[in-house]
Amino acid sequence: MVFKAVCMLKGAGETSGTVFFEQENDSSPVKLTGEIKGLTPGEHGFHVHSFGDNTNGCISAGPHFNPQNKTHGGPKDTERHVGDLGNVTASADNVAKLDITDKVISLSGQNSIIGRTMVIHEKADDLGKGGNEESLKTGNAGARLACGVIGITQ
Ligand SMILES: [Cu+2]
Ligand SMILES: [Zn+2]
Repeated sequence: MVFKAVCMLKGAGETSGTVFFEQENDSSPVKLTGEIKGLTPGEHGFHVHSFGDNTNGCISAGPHFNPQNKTHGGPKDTERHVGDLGNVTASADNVAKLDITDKVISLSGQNSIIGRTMVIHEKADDLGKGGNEESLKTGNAGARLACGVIGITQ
């Protein structure tokens, strides 16, 4: 069974985007495609946060999705939050095209991101290597520019 999900990113400023998720079966990697516009050129932290709650803006989404109680890291690290997808890179046209494959997030089961929130940040994620306490929680990625709840699609 193929699982598919979608997420519309919106925020208080001009950043917005659409993310598509696809997973061949419940144990295969999840492929993310789509694009985010209205970003300054360069890297921006990109994570799944715990709650599908945007009632007070992106801050209501809470911390990084972390069901195994690990510290923050990069997508290729074994010590990472489930929600740690690293960075996306915007080009000079202020658009980041997404092409991510991740083996830890899932669209079903314990690591399911359905009903949680995707967040794009102001700054680059230091992937837990920033040498301070905040680096091991958030990667020092700064403000939440835009976010949206991840929902099932056909
Ligand atoms: Cu985040
Ligand atoms: Zn994290």
